[in-house]
Amino acid sequence: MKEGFETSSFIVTGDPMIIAAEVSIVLVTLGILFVLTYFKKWKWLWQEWITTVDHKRIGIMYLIAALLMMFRGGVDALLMRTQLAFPNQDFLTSEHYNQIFTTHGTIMILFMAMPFIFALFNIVVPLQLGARDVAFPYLNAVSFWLFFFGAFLFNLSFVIGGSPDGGWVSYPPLTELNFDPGPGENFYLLSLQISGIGSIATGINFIVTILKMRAPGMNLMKMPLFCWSVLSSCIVIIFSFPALTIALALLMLDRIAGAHFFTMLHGGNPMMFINLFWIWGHPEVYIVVLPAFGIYSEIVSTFSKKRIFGYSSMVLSLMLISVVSYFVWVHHFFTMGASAGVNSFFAVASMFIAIPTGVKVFNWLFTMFRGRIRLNLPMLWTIAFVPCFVIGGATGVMLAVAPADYQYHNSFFLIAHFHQVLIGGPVFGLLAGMYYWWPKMFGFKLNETLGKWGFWFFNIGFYVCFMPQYALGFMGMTRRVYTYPAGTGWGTYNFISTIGAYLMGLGFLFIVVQVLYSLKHKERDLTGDPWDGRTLEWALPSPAPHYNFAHIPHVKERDAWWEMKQRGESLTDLNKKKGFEPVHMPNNSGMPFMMSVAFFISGFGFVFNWYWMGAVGIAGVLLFMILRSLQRNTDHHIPSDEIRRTETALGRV
Ligand code: HEM
Ligand SMILES: [Cu+2]
Repeated sequence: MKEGFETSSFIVTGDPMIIAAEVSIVLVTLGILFVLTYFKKWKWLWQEWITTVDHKRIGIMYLIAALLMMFRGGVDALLMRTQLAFPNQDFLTSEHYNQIFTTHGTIMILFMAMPFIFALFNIVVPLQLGARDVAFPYLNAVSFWLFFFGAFLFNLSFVIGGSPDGGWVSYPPLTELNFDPGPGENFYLLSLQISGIGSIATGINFIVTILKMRAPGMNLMKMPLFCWSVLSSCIVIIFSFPALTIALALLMLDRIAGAHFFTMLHGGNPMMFINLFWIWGHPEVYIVVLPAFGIYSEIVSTFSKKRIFGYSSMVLSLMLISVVSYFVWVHHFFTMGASAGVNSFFAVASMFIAIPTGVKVFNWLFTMFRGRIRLNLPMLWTIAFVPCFVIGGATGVMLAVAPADYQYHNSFFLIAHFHQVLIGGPVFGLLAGMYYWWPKMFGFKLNETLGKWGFWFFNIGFYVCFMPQYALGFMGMTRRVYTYPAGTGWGTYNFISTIGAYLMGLGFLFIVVQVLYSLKHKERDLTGDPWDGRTLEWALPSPAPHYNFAHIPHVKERDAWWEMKQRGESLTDLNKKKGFEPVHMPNNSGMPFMMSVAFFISGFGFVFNWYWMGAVGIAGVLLFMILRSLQRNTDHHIPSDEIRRTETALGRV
């Protein structure tokens, strides 16, 4: 890379699979461009989506991106499992396998789980709070487009320049220039950096939204638990992401500017990176799991028709988990030679997290106890989460025993454990949340039968895939190996595991089919409250109008909408009683998109050490910042008769 890159490797070629993928990417892109042009949708796309600052639309864009990335990460997973199905396979080369576990891990955590939680933050939080938007709608759009172009840059490495292959943790010295030339690692560093800025901004945005934009009367202890979980997750974001930012920036300086922060020969220390990485990396798993806890809380109480058991202990445990998650990061390198005292401290801290988590699980079970339970899709995924997370938690406590970790470390036992908590927690939770809030987002319900097929394939596949891996761990199979010799006895377990992975893939396909089928045969939700919900978002029509609430309701108790329904009240009463007033809303803007394009250009330039291009990109970013700060008309009022017309059309007067 120092010598500049070679043109022959600019477009990745060679492997027939990659060429096929490239051809299909080009075809799909051309197809999309053709459809947009043929149906004259460019203007619509620009005005309604790309420039939008509406939290609901931004949420939907995050959701689409997350599902696409779940697909890509899933294909990566299936390729790896196919390679591991039999001993001595040569379906993938070692080099290709390294790239795939790197992109799989990075994409699943940063470009699937993160946008998925942000999707639900955006779609749900303002509605649950009784607000008209987030605190900083413009910044919200900036966050989305930074995430989008970060993910785009990362995925581009697949066809241009080459994918990163240093693992999703990207440890030096492996990822230093000497050992890892080529642009792959640069793609990793820059794309995470760009989307990371967006994540920090989202964290700030939602903390302020939750603290400042609640409807009158909704004090913190009356706030829905999902909002609490978002608050705790965002607090973790704003304290942990800066550590990642620093780690990535320093490694970048090592690579492109010849610095030696992490190169031991020149007085640097790779352990510095590893600490910084996990100071972010461990809390990161709580960033994605805490919102899932909030989702489960909402769903359990709605589908049991009871208020949540132990509300205050739920709040306390969320907050406790978010604080303690900072004091455990060293469990990721128990074997790297810290003293027994240090290891003991972090072992005990890691095990401690099981306590508040256990409290939550018992509260969910007590909420279900003697409830009138309905087994719709959101509730099914919630119930499936319980055993999955309990087993994952138990194996986590096993890993937290520092001396025992010398045995499990970097074995397939670990792979089984973290997939169990990451799939049982965030993935089940996000799917449950998607099903739960889908009617609110789009105004129609998803077909339950197809969804149940998806559910069963995914769940059964899950256990078939990951249970054998615990055994493989005990039998000595380590992670990140692309193949293994026959005679190890690992073949059978690996084969079973691969079958499980394919069953999960089928489950995902069912979900895709379910969405497509339901788009065609729309089961309209005309009530706005299809599940007999308890929180304010269900008081609105589905989908909610642009301004959400014509009148901001006064909240008197928890489960505000449920209590209103008990008293026979609705938002229509407010419309009747108060008439309509103009509503103050932010203007759409193309600048978040343009600015993120500039970030992308700069990132792409630095990936290839084209400093001129990096500089042009940064100049663009600054230019758009200045332009924005000079802008005066950033908001408008929706006139009262337009509100009246909209509310009338929705049958709310
Ligand atoms: C369909 C389900 C999935 C399957 C079959 C699967 C399979 C795999 C496999 C085979 C590996 C590589 C093991 C190795 O050789 O070391 C892996 C690694 C990994 N997976 Fe998954 N995975 C799935 C879902 C997920 C999800 C949902 C997440 C996160 C939210 C995730 C996060 C990771 C991470 C972080 C790694 C480590 C990558 C690294 O070693 O750098 N996976 N997965
Ligand atoms: Cu950890």
